[in-house]
Amino acid sequence: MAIKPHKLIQTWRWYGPSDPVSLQDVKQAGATGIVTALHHIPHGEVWPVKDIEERKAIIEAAGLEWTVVESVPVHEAIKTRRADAGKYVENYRASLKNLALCGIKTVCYNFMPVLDWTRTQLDLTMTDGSKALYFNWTDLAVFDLFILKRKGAEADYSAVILEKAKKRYEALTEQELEELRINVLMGIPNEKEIELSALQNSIDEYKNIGFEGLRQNLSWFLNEIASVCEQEGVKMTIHPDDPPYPILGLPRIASTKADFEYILKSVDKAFNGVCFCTGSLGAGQSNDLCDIFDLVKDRVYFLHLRNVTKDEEGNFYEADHLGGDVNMYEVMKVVVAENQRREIPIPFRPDHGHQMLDDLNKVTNPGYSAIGRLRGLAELRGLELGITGLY
Ligand code: CS2
Ligand code: MN
Repeated sequence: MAIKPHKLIQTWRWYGPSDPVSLQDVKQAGATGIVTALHHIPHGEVWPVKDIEERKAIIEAAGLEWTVVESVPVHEAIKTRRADAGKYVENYRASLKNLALCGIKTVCYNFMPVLDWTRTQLDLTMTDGSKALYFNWTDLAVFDLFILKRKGAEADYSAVILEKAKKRYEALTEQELEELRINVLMGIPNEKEIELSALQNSIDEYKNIGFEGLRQNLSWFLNEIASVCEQEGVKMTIHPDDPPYPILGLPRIASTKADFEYILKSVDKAFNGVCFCTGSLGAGQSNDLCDIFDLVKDRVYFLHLRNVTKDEEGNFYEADHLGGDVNMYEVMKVVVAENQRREIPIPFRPDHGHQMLDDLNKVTNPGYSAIGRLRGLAELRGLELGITGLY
């Protein structure tokens, strides 16, 4: 079948009616698709059709389309395959069915134990005065050794980092330590107030599971939801680990090319797809993004495009979309080539952006202020147009 050349779908993450960035703002940024989730439904509970319809109606009334769900969170009971995991899988299947009933069929999720994304600083000042999210190993070690006080943590850091962490800890004020605690825990979904003892317990729970066990739990989960996805035409897209390496003693299974090879093969069905996040994968020292894309491209149903700048220690900050270590031009070329083969275009969103201009004076969801993402989207849209010539 001859497929008409088409553009990627330009989407925007929206946190729902309470998001300080409005749907009208999204329209002015030029996106046509919305990526959202029912954040008010507690993790593990079924998403009711009524709530999905309600959210969809709000989006459509603004002249936009709900393109992707990010995320339907996978409950910890599933990731650890606890005795009650079956109940949570049943609820997950019910949520997928309800979403499909409402016509929303692309779902993003991640399989990171306990934590979602992790950063040590949310306001690193760039040379132009804008602010970026930052991950620093020394600060993570300070959190791990002196705030969380995790048993055996020393073994996970180099002598250089341990030395630096000790010095930094001694120089930090109480208030700075508290800020570091809040920053590191910021990514834990719906659990901003998690007790450190609960975090330690969760970390202990994963000790018995390990890398292999977590992989098997993911395969089990995917097999459990396979028939619903296939019947309903739901495409699942796993988001890479952010950052893509083990932290705080927790295993990571979606960080490298080998990980994705395993994930796709372990449940070798079209519904089992990938959210290709260039920022998350780009933070890996040995990840070659075009090479990974080539491996997974048939199963990429959603793209997160952002950039990172790393240093030799592996610390990184979120760079401008067309700056940083990810060669976005090369990535966009392979993405566009894949998109041209598709019957349905692939949605992408500018994943995160700097806090800049007027947004510097506003309270925003970290990484999700309006203007930085608007800039990112504009640059990415232009890059795509420059490559395809599809005016
Ligand atoms: C983001 C995530 O880290 C990233 O690359 O896409 O912060 C994302 O917002 C969360 O994982 C929730 O999906
Ligand atoms: Mn992402």
